[in-house]
Amino acid sequence: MVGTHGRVDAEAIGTPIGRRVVLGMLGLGVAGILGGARVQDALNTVLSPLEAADPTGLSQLIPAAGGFRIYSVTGSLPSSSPADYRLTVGGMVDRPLTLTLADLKSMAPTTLVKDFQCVTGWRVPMVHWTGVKLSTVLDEAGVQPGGAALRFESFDGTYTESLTIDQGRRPDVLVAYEMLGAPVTRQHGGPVRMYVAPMYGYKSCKWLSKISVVSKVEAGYWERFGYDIDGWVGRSNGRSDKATT
Ligand SMILES: Nc1nc2c(c(=O)[nH]1)N[C@H]1C(S)=C(S)[C@@H](COP(=O)(O)O)O[C@H]1N2
Ligand SMILES: [Mo]
Repeated sequence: MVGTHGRVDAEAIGTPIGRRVVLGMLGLGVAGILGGARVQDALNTVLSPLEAADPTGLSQLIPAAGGFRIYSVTGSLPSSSPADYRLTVGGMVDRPLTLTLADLKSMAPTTLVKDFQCVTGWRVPMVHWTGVKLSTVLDEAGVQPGGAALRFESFDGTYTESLTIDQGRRPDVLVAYEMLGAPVTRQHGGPVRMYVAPMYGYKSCKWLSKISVVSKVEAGYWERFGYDIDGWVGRSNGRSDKATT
């Protein structure tokens, strides 16, 4: 565990308070996983201009394969074993669901090979993803009239995301249990995460625990800091306020 204190966010980094938050996180948590000798390196990494332009996570503090960076706004990596994992589907549905990982795997699988693009600029080309189409899960639950949007929750206790129902029914939106040809790792949001292929990475909620059908879109975690709710790659610069940072 990195620790449960502190949070790295766009508002905090680059301000004196933000640096204190980051320093606090390093002192209390990252020192624990990296060991003292590397704390200064981690510190330099966090306070570099590159890091300031990439505020959404734990970049380079946790090693990641294949060009990915590991992001967690809580500063920790929550854990759920495959056996204990549950995905609940509720809100405006005819049949509320509690799905195990085995339940998800018993539903028709879809594999996509597509890029993963973070709004801060990094991109991993041609990633293999396997899971269940979100539309399949929605059909299983039965969306009630007036159910116009979706709210996603993470078992990190903090992160949320949103889509319209129409966006959520696209065939390239997956409830994913495999990534990079293997079960989704804890670092990448396993056992189950969202993969919203046409949108920036922040739309793909990691450590997925709950999907609710709701009447209208509610801004997700990063959207409350100014990122676009409709985060289409290439059609959005990611920032609804047109900030240049
Ligand atoms: N629960 C949760 N989901 C999240 C995030 C997060 O911090 N917490 N970060 C988002 C962002 S900004 C990106 S780019 C991707 C990063 O996925 P990765 O950590 O597997 O590289 O996860 C998205 N989903
Ligand atoms: Mo991101």
